[in-house]
Amino acid sequence: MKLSQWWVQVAYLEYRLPVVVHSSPGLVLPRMDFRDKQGQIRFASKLIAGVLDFKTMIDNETLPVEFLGGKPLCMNQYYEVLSSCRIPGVSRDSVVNHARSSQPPKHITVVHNFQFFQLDVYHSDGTALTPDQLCVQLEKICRASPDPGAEPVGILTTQHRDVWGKSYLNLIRDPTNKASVSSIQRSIFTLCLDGSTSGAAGDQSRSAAAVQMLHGGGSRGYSANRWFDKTLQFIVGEDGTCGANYEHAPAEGPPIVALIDHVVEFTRKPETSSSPAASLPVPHKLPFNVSPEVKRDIEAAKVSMDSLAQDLDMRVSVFGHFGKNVPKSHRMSPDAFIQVGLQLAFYRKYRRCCATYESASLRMFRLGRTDTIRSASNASASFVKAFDDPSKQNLEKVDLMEKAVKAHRSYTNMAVSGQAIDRHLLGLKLQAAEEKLPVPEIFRDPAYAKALHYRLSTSQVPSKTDCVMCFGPVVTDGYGVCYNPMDDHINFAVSAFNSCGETDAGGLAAAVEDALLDMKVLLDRTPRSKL
Ligand code: COA
Ligand code: HC5
Repeated sequence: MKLSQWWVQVAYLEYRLPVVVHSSPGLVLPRMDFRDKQGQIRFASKLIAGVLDFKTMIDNETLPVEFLGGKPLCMNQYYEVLSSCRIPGVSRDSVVNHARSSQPPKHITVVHNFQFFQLDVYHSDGTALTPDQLCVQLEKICRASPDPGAEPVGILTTQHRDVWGKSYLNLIRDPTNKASVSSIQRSIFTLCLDGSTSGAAGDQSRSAAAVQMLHGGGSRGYSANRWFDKTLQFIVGEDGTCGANYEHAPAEGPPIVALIDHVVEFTRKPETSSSPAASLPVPHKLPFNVSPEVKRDIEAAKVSMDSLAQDLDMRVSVFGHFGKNVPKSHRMSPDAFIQVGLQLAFYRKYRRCCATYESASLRMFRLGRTDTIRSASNASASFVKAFDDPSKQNLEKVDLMEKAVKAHRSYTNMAVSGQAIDRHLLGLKLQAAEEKLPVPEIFRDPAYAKALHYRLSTSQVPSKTDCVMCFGPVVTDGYGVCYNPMDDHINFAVSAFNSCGETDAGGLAAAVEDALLDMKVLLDRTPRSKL
């Protein structure tokens, strides 16, 4: 088997914790300027049209090839994000992609008040519905589901995968349910129309929005207004909150973000002309027959989703003092500078370093996914230990900072060109298993387990739109840190679990801000010509 296939199996399809929080990332867009149902529907219509516009480029293969460090990147992931869905299994999941089938899907799924609808988004002549026409259709959907009366079957997708794998079989034993589920799985993407959430402001409102995108806020919130197996779900609230959640198995963040950047740009374009009214069929509501067993599974899913929601500690912070500009002006890689800042923040809080994961793209290789940049290095340890040491001179600290930043950038260069250690070791481990050899000693060494216990799990996901991406920690006593460095500010989302007494998302977010600021102050105070 190829490494990319192995990776998808091990990291996603055989990973059995709920996709919610543990695997599927959330993405928060800037708050839009509508505040009511009509505005929500108007915006959602444009959003659908924007996705269909991007889909044309995918279908026609006219997407411009992307580059990293002057090298072209594999574009395959773009073909995996639309018209695809994860299917739960009892011990392993799978992914279906209908985009390249002989009859590619022509509909999307809309969820409103926990009820699912099939909305055809193309006319019979193959042209896409216009925003005006989509608006009319979404109004019909909202009128057909005025209150949250139905059984919230969507909550089932938030379960532990083995549990959902079993209840899925239960659910689709009924042919009506099977047809409804199949419509969702085949659809191009899902649009979740949520109500309003709390009226908080600033970073607090961004943290609340991140929660809404990551897990929906629990069974009394919007967690059931989703189908978490769907690769791409857009979420639009009545109060202008807007974003997405995506199931990670088929693709990494960057293709999803490129699609979303395009959609945002599309929604900002002024509308040119109003389209002629066409008589359009009423969108089909997807019926579900809820047997006592399915009802029992829904109740169990509510309980486990609510405890997961309770456990997640999420803090969005916008670091406003500087962005990529400052490290660049000091001739340092911004990403490496931020990673060294994270190391400093963690060390200050815990007086120790920890195994740290940063995603590196392997898309320079065909079908490449990711490898691990190990941000904690000897160089970063020397720097963080020296930084608050009053016996050290500033010149020495700056020298150690430069070395740490360079070491990080150098490991990054190795990782993106296929020279890092983690996927290589994984390949060897799986190869040994495939050849039925005993587990090689290195993988049984406690140091190996320790090196894979990432108390810091991090990822840089840049975007054109000023948005915040987020994901959960990967270990019970760890942090998830996603950041989007813009030119003159940096968006961070830090997550942790409340059940761990030692972690605190707000505390780490504040420590990261302090660390970055202190590093800049040190650089400003220490003229580099003296080095
Ligand atoms: N002096 C001045 N400028 C520098 C510099 C230096 N020493 N080093 C880098 N820069 C500039 C770069 O030219 C670049 O310029 P741009 O803003 O004009 O593009 C910018 O700073 C950013 O570079 P850097 O911060 O070093 O990071 P990067 O863009 O190379 O990204 C990774 C590093 C690891 C994030 C990237 O290689 C990667 O793999 N990204 C994908 C991660 C991913 O897939 N995440 C999601 C997983 S689902
Ligand atoms: C919308 C942005 C999502 C970023 C998701 C991400 O970085 O996923 C990482 C994938 C990988 O293979 O490195 C995994 N991680 C969340 C655990 C860092």
